[in-house]
Amino acid sequence: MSRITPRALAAVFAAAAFGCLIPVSAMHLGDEMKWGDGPPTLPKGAKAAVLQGDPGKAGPFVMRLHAQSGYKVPPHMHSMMENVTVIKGTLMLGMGDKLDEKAAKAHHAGDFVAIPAKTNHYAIMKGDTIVQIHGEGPFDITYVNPDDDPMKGKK
Ligand SMILES: [Cu+2]
Repeated sequence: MSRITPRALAAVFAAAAFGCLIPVSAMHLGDEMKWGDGPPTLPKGAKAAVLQGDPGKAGPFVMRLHAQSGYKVPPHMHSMMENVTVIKGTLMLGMGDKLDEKAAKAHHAGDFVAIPAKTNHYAIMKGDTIVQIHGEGPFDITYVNPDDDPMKGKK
């Protein structure tokens, strides 16, 4: 009779957990991601793809933002934590209520940063950059300077 080793058991449980966490129907790989214009709450020029959930609704969401070198998001905050993983390029991220490129810290592909709720920050892309943002919706954005808000006068 063959013995079931603890290691084999662990592998079975790991496979089961993986299988239930990532249903095949929810997978988005590379070219299958649907990219569209970025949300109207962000400065023009970014493309966005939603991988999971809906950032505009309650619940967890995962989205990606793709922009070219020089794309900036002026100082702003969110009422929830913003979790950012850099997929490609460089994200210059600064904390505070004034955009200061020299004070911004470079985050490269593979880096992760969590920005606490209600904390002013700003971002500048260097090179062709893709970032993945995940958090709990509804994801909002409040600009420090109302004139920076692309939705100004449209609300
Ligand atoms: Cu932000």
